[in-house]
Amino acid sequence: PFLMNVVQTEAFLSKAVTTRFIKENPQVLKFPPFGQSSRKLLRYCSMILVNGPKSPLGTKLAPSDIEPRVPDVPEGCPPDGLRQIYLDQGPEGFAKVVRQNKALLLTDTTFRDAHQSLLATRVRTRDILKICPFVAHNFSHLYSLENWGGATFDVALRFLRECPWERLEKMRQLIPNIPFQMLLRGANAVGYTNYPDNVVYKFCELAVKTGMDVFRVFDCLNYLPNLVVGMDAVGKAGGIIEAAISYSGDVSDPTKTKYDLKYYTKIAKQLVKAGTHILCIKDMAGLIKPQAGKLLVTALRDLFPDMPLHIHTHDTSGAGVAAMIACAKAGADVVDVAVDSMSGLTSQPSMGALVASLEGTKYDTRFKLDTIAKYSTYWEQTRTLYNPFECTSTLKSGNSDVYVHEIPGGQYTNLQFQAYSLGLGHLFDDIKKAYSEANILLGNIIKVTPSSKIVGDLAQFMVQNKLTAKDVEMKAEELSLPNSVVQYFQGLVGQPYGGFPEPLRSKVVKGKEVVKGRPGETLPPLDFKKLETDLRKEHPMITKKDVMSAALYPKVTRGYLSFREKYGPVDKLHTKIYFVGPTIGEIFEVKISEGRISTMEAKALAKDATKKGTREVFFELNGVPVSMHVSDKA
Ligand code: 3PY
Ligand code: ZN
Repeated sequence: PFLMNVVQTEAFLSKAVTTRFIKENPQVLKFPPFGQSSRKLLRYCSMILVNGPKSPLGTKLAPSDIEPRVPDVPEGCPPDGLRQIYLDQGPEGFAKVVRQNKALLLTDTTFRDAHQSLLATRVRTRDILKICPFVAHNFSHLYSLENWGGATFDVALRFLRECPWERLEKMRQLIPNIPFQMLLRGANAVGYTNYPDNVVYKFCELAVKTGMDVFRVFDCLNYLPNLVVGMDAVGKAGGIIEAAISYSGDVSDPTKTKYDLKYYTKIAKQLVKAGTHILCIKDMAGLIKPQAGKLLVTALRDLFPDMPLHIHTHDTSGAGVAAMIACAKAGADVVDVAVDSMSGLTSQPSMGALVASLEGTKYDTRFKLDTIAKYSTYWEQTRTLYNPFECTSTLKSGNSDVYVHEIPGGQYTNLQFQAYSLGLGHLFDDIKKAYSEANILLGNIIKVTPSSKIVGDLAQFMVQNKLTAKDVEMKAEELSLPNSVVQYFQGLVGQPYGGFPEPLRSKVVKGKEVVKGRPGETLPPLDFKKLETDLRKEHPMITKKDVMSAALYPKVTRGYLSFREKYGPVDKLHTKIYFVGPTIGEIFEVKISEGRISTMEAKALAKDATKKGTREVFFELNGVPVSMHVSDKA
């Protein structure tokens, strides 16, 4: 265990071992006595057995019992991929090779956006890692694998009780050849609000060190100063900058004049000037129709013949594959897809459908349908473990009303779930209509995290309080509007294109302070040393990565650390057991670490609570009877 602890330290991994190693890394001398982790996991299982699943969804539709089958992987190292080009030739060399590539390149979003958009971002590290070797061997010529960032960081800590950095590190060990891609929310990093600049810079530095390569950087209002902070942080860290323009409106509709071709080409010029290596159109709601894709990509290709163009979309309407083919034909170098069984609806278009459609053409992606089928089967089975997280979605087919409401794919199911939680599930259609009205009230803005949440909050508020857009305009001064809406009008998110709508802004702000420029510019730098010292007092075993997590999510990270101290490495549990606990009589194995497998059986649950309000749960741990008392919250 001592050696295992040593090799897992950051200093060891970064080869920065000095004579003060032990003093600086006291955690290497601390190893849990054999069985302690297993007992903590039993405590976790007891808690669920006594008090039920943590998520209210767990009771509606249970995860399946399936143990997804991992397809065979050949022996030996996986083939080289574009990551080797990046490591040898740097971001510029990488961009050149991407641009010179004749066929269409693909980004696979299965590990990030697909499950963020279909399964409330709940896919766990365990289920991702199992399929990594197969991906490394069979998908080596992907442009990238989008596998981190966006909402995954927050959800890992808050709901899955896993370390997002550990996920990245382990994926990297298993996939050395394919560039990894993450979604960076510009000055908001992987959070929902502007951070001090030093947080964004340190975050990117650590992400590159941990194995990240391509950073898709966007801002929720396409506000250039926010975008530039993210781009610069990636550049300084040595990562590949993929600056993204978030897409709204419809460039193929002459009546939609706010976000027209001129708007997009102007921002594109600014991003190219700011030093992006790759240029991305981020169509987060799936609004790009084939004709619009053709117009937009043609215009960008003409302007920037040497700049690699990458297009991201969602398949909400069902036109995603057609749109991506149109973009490819107009000169896009890379498009985003998700593996078939994790594609469609609010996720990305289907990898298999796109690959098949381009076979034998000059855009042929060289992926094989039978390989995709094996990959897809793994995810088809794995998806059933996450049944609880798609049971409130009524979207069972493509729906072209997205062209009207413009709700991002990653927000749609969340908004619907929120509506259910507030007892407004049956009014979801009204919420979608209110979403369009709220967007206009706020100034017809770009809608993507976190601006999309602001629009969603206002829409829900309108439906809950039975308010029309006119009512909001008239009564804004008296209404207690959602905090996010007030902050938006205060300029705390950034400056929207075309400015804030008046007189609504003045009515909402009511004399409160407003920010005129970049919100992060005036934030004092975060004192990382102090944060680490404070955190270490409560949690002596923390790493630099925990400190970075706490810089972004202080409360959530503390919650995660306390949880792990009490309940152990819950990421090692089977997904069904993690979400809903074992059934009585179920025997299950848990691989605590290399070579340490515990066999557990849930034997019985006491019917009644003790006088102290606890209930006893009986297990067998490696053949030895163990019982746990947990408080019954019922
Ligand atoms: C995110 O910010 O997480 C998104 O997926 C935006 O599209
Ligand atoms: Zn997306």
